[in-house]
Amino acid sequence: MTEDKQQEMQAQEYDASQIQVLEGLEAVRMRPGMYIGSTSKEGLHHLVWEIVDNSIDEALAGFASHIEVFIEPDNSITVVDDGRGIPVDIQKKTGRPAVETVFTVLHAGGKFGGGGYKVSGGLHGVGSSVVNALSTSLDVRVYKNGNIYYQEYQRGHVVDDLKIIGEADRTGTTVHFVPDPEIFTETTVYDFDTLNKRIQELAFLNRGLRISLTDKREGMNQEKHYHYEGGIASYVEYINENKDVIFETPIYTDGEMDDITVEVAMQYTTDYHETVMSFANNIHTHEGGTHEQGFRTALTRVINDYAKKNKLLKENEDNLTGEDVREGLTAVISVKHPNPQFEGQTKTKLGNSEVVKITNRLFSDAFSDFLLENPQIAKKIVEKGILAAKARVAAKRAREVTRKKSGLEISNLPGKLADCSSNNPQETELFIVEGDSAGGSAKSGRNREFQAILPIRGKILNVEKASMDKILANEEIRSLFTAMGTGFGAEFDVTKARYHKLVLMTDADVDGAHIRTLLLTLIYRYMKPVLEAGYVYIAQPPIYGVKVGSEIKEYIQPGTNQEAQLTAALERYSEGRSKPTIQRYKGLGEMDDHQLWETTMNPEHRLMARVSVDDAAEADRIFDMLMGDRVEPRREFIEENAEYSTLDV
Ligand code: TTJ
Repeated sequence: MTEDKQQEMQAQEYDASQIQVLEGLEAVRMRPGMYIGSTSKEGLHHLVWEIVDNSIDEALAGFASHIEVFIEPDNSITVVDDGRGIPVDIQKKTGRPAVETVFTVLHAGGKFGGGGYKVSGGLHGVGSSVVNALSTSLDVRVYKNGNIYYQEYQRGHVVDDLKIIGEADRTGTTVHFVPDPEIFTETTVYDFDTLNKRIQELAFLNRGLRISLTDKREGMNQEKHYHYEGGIASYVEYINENKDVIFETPIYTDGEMDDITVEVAMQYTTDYHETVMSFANNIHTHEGGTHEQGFRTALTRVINDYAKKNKLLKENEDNLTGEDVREGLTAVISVKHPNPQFEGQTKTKLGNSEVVKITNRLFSDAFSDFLLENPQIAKKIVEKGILAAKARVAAKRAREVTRKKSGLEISNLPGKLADCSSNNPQETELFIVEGDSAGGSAKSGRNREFQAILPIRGKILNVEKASMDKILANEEIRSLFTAMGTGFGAEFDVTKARYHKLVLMTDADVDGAHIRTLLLTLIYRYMKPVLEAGYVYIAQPPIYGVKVGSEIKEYIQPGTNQEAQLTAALERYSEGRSKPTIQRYKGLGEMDDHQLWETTMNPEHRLMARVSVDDAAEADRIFDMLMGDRVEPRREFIEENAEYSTLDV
């Protein structure tokens, strides 16, 4: 073959692969939801994780130690790492630099002869080219071989060949992208708190990693730096920060078997509830799975074995159940698997069967050793389990003797409930409203067809510290459960929910945040399936009204960019003869029924935040701080949140 002929063939091959590239990325722009879940706020944030995951992988492979994320003044994102840098050499197959392929070919990325597997992500892990396709522009800088390599793309198309733009005295990769407003039609504004929360979680899950978030937007300047030498043990300490613990330092163990790494951290609190969180390849496995199963089985067996061997439990006595030994437990389990199988309704259940025995074995060994070496703590753990077992047996007996019904049947709908006329749960909404006066406005302002109102008064019971019968005796709580129609405890049945939207409507001040936290904790602990079904929402009453004369022209919703929105609105109305003024809403009670409907309840205008299980878990953590005996953290929290007057849930 002549050299000319060979070149021609290569050119043809190249053209063919280029066409495929363009078709691939065009498909992403046609159906973005298929690749990133949605084009809403969630999808927008997803782009960041898609990029950050690559840097996390480089860190897990042992080559990067520092990741920085920047929200730029124009709401674009920059991610910087100090890894080896994406390879820039020309690949045989494509005739193009590897880095170009990473950003232009669907599903490329990850392995470039570097060995190791892709650990991070995995749930969506669709690759950086998807981010590229959905960005008006994306630029990458690779610091490698003493050079800075640079390439830019627009809506997925290469602008120019990869070129060297300077000298480098380090290695690493920097990616900057501008999400396309044609795709993200709902919003292109990033939420600091959303990014911050996940970045902190990634720091907990990847021991030793340094990761930071910097907000460079006007008026929002702030930065957070995370680095946890303790990894998930630090996570457990963080969750238990405001709780009373029965031993100071969390038990921590890590191990590896067949290329699968397993880490477990746990600590007992004096609470009655368990908080067990599991992760696979940094993804929160809400639905649990084989790693949790292995952990639970091991925990129950090791504690029973120890108790029997040390005569804390007599040979003829019943074993403690799983529930008994998990009372008051806070645990985080994290596995990293080369080929994770995600199952379940929300694909957040780890399915790999071999993980059961690996987790079981690794944790059993470490936990048995711990109990042997710490007999005093071991005794406390066993005694706590025995107490839980006694309470369980007593409660069961009481139920059998009285066969008393809970009294939460729908036939006893609470008097305070203003029900709606529809009984199709798919369209009905229950508003839990703080205070009688706001309750009154909500009742007259609502759409009676599908909106029901349940006013609650004052602070509700602290369910964290209360026993089951005390909870069941509480009026506010009873009325909530009766109205929902789901029953309580063992009889709880989410399919009986009378409303598929449960909307918490509290004041936009610290007290309102407090009550909302209480309600979320209640829901998290006793109505979790409702939360998992996505039925729980938080109403977002406006924080400002922009008035001209006595007429309200515009409402501003609370949020991280509320001040900027207010400024913009004031400017819009500054033309006329009378200057606009600001009304600040402190409580729902300051709005009349019509305003409340227009701003907060009318489905056409309102803004509601759906509460995720994670949000509720965070509320649960904050809860102890607000309710507990310790004054200092509570004061700090209120001071920190006073300015924005909304609790971030
Ligand atoms: C792969 O194996 C050879 C050496 O380089 C490895 C690699 O690709 N490392 C890497 C990729 N580090 N950082 C990235 C990366 C960083 C960002 C911000 C975005 C993307 C797509 C990749």
